[in-house]
Amino acid sequence: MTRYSAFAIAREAFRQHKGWDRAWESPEPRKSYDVIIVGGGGHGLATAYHLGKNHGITNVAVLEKGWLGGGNTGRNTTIIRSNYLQDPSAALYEKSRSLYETMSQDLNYNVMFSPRGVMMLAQTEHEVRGYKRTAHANALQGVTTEWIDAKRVKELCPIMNIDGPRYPVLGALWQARAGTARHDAVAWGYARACSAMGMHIIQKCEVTGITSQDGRVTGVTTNRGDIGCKKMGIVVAGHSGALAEMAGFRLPIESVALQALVSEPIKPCMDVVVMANTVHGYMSQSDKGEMVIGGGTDGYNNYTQRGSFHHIEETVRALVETFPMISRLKMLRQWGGVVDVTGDRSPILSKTPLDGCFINCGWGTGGFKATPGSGWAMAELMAKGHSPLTDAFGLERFREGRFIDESVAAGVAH
Ligand code: FAD
Ligand code: PYC
Repeated sequence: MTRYSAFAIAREAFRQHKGWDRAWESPEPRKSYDVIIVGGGGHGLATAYHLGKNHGITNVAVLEKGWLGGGNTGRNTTIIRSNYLQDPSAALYEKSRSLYETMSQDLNYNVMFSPRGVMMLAQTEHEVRGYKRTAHANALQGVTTEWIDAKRVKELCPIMNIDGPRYPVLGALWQARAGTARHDAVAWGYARACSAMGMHIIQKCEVTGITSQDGRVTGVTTNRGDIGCKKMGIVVAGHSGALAEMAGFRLPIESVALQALVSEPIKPCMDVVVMANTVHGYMSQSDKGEMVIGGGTDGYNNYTQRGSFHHIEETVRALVETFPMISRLKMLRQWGGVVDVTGDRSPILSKTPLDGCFINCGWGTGGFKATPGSGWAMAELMAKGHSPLTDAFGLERFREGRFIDESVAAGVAH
């Protein structure tokens, strides 16, 4: 793999950019692999990357039914933070946030990590208590967050109307090293690094069945033929229920559409990320100048990768009262993704009833921030049979009533 560097760009400039390699190979599938990862989103690719980098397992194929990052990885609003309440979540999300800090260097790929700061507004007394509690919990967990008052909120985000009309801003939970990254670049960077380790990244390869013998996984059937494996990771977000059914078990999970939209680009006016969960909206400004806007999930289960009109209306109404200046903006695009939501709003990283088959899902509305940490932890689970980062997130917690309630930290109404 040619390393990307200022020197390489200068060299290519002198030879009409004819010397670049393909970022990743597109090979034909082999008959079998040590490990198959189903799902070429960020989490599947990060799992493959850490299998190779941390555990030396490189006979790996990532099978993606569409294109890399074409699922929720390329559809999210890229907010990265680790201000969760429960200890197992804080450990996993903070591991992930810290991996984002060096991801561009680790992958030799610019993922544009921008730790510009994220604030979650408190607009009711209930939220004030909730976020102060989270700030205290984070202090004990070693996660740097702080409670800030309304005056500081206004200093950090001058375009915000903190006086109402319905809910005045009472303060916020602020994480200064939280922020955003470029979502496609995360998928592409991992794919390139996996390919450089000799792994197979196979797009347009849909898994249609899972084969097993004596209770152990033996491979998959796909639209490109049968492929064998010794171990398999299912990492397909909103399609997890369908894959679990192929493997012969059920998941406590619901699939539902979540949507977002962006405005026309404007001059820089906001250099932090703001989430306003009482009125149901959040906003940041992309490097191109577009205002990136999102709200809550659809109120009913579905697999539609598009949004619904009533949600746009509700979200934009909420944000116009928080940021009156956006009332004059034109909206450019709107889209949706299918998110996989568990009852306790925490993910599942687990062995399954089928030996050799592991599952990573349930990230719901908030898994982009978790991509590197999830890959790190899932790879350890698959390589060693357990990981300190995944121990609390097993499937058995739903049977044992050991929930990891993160409904407040989830931050998006659902
Ligand atoms: P995906 O990226 O969806 O990847 C799964 C892949 O599996 C897909 O590419 C799919 O094509 C593939 N697949 C499915 N079935 C098969 C099959 N049978 N065979 C082969 N491949 C298959 N999170 C945040 O942290 N911050 C945010 O700001 C944020 N905003 C969001 C906004 C929106 C509008 C949406 C929809 C989500 C948002 N999220 C956010 C959530 C985040 O996007 C997801 O949790 C995360 O991207 C999930 O990544 P993944 O790799 O697990 O899933
Ligand atoms: O989890 O921070 C988050 C988030 C923001 C928007 C969607 N999810």
